[in-house]
Amino acid sequence: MMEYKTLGQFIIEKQAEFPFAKGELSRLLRDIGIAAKVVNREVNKAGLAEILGSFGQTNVQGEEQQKLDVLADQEFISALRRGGECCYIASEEHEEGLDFSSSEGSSDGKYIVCIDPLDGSSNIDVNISIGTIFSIYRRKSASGKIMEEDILQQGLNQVAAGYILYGSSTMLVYTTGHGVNGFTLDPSIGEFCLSHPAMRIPENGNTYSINQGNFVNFPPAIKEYVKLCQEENLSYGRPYSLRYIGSLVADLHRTMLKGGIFMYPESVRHRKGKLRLMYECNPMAFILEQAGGKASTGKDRILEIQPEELHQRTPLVIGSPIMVDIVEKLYAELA
Ligand code: AHM
Ligand code: MG
Repeated sequence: MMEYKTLGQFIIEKQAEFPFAKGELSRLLRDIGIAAKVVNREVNKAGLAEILGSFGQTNVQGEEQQKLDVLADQEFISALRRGGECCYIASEEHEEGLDFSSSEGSSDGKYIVCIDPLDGSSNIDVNISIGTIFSIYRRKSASGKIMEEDILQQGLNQVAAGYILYGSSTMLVYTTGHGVNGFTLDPSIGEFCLSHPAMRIPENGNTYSINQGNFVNFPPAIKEYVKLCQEENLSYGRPYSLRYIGSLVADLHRTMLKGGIFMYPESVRHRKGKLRLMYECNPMAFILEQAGGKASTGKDRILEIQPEELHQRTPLVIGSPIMVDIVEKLYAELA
């Protein structure tokens, strides 16, 4: 008989390795895992929206249909709120963060969660993979009202980060800074089961991933690198393959498993890049680094950026370390 290790069992096992910890982070991760299953159920039903009643209309049960990204946002927020371990949630869906800290501060949670509840949501209607990305920090101040420095922390301070990929199967991948582990949802038992222990990204790869339609607007270093990827050099396995889904979680999951590089650089259209530091780049940088990869703006390490605002954007060059090093070298020479 097949031996399963569920996400819940794995979290408890890891918790036992820290006898003095109180289990709050473990509970927070468990809450995210539960919300992920609910969102997964709704994502799987997305194609039925037409049959059950289109968005904004009333379905057969008399309930109003909601857009999936709104629903995912509500689901994660209510699971985190119920769990009581977090004092602040910053969601890509909300202009302002949700502050649950109280001035008395006695029973406040200690954690701050940044979440992109449903990333790549333009892919929902065309049945292409989408994802959830989360990032967890410990508040710096001991108690009381949350302060700006509790929220705007460098990515280096993350205590955990992860993503859920709603793909051909649904996976939850996370790190607490001790390597990266991946769990696949087994729909027959409704549990995430450990399927990818101790994930490592290959040092080098032969795939590049970028929205090449923006080529004319790319900075010189990225133009050069893209040309290099396309150049024939059989001893280096070039030309490389281009793979671009347009869903960050799916593009980076592939990159981590197979090796390669993903880039969303600054451009004339997106002067600071498109992707968000707190919801997308920091958590993905933490995960990829924990798997042996690198994450950079082209010039600086993503995890060392001091955030100035919640919804800040940054260029992102991430993936196999040998490939990221080459892009950084081109930036140093050309940009
Ligand atoms: P979103 O947060 O509005 O969903 O946008 C983020 C997505 C990422 O998943 C993906 O990497 C990127 O946007 C794709 O952008 P583009 O369509 O410009 O290539
Ligand atoms: Mg997003």
